[in-house]
Amino acid sequence: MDILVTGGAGFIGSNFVHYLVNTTDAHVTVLDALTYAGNRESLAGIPGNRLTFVHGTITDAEVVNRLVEGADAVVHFAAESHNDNSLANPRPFVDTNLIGTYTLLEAVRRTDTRYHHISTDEVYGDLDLDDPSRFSEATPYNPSSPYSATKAGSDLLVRAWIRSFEVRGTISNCSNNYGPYQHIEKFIPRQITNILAGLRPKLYGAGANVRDWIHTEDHSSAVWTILTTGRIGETYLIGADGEMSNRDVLTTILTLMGQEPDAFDHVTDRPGHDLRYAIDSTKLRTELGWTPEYRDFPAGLAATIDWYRANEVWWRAAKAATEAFYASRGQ
Ligand code: NAD
Ligand code: TDX
Repeated sequence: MDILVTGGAGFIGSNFVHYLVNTTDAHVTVLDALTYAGNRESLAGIPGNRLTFVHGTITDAEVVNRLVEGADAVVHFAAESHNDNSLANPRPFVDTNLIGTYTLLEAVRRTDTRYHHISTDEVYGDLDLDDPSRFSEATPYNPSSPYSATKAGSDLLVRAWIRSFEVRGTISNCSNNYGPYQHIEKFIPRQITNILAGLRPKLYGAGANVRDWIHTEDHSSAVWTILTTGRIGETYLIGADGEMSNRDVLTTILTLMGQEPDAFDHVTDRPGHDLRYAIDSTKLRTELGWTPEYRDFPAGLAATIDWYRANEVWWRAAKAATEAFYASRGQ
């Protein structure tokens, strides 16, 4: 089986490629534009007979058509993925998340190739902090940011191509991932690498916002389960019951790293900041029998901290530019 993975040099995509190489016989072709978020080193160590790396963009129909023709299945991770960047400059989000997805859909339509679309719980908007409900497959779309709006648009393109053109597609919407190879612009690795670099962690606003954390390895196993056993045309929500406030995540990191739990700065809040995300993954668990393996969040965080400590060479070069961007926004 040859699987085309878009965005395979990014955080979740590279973890998925390692998962495929470690747990299946599949050959993987990665198509990645190596934007600021892509890192070829995230795929280091994978044997050459298991991986073909192609440097290119998903908006290039010629390269997309050629690679899709040679693939048995496509798993589409490539995206502009950071909310704060989408507030500063939305254009690349429209190009990659909408035009890129359209380009892939036209290719899998023409070749009748199995397609799995990676998306986010952010397409559903947010929940109030005191609302006990969680997102399900039936929750209406209500995105808040340019990032989540373009992800919502790409999901709707997939639904239309499934219904109108009988594309053999599935969609998954996952909650916040953590683990190795995550770009240091994101909340957890930013705080870990701030502490390692002697900088104070930065919490947006009061830090009461809640995210639903899942280890990226559990995201990979869920995607593989859907790709191999999911029902065509269906959407599955992926989550591991990992709700926690940003403030509690940060104080856990500080404690695990031997710092005082209040050794951080409150900074300017994100405009339009979603309050709470929470996933009900009953459908995936009951229909397809998937369960998460990483149930101890502090233990998963401790392992993630160890990874950033041991892999400074992977992240160090990006630190100054990342912090300069945030400083320009008062964050
Ligand atoms: P990331 O930013 O770490 O990686 C994105 C990758 O896509 C990079 O390697 C980048 O070079 C590549 N890319 C960007 N534009 C491209 C283009 N035009 N052509 C080819 N490659 C391109 O993102 P991530 O956090 O790994 O997210 C991966 C996917 O998972 C995205 O679709 C995102 O919406 C989704 N998702 C992420 C999370 C999360 O917590 N990070 C949660 C749910 C869903
Ligand atoms: O320095 C920070 N301080 C802070 O308090 C940063 C970078 C973030 N935050 C807050 C904002 C969010 O409430 O932490 C929370 C998590 O922030 P991000 O890591 O930027 O993630 P989020 O905006 O929740 O989106 C993530 O999950 C859903 C991914 O980046 C998306 O790609 C995914 O779709």
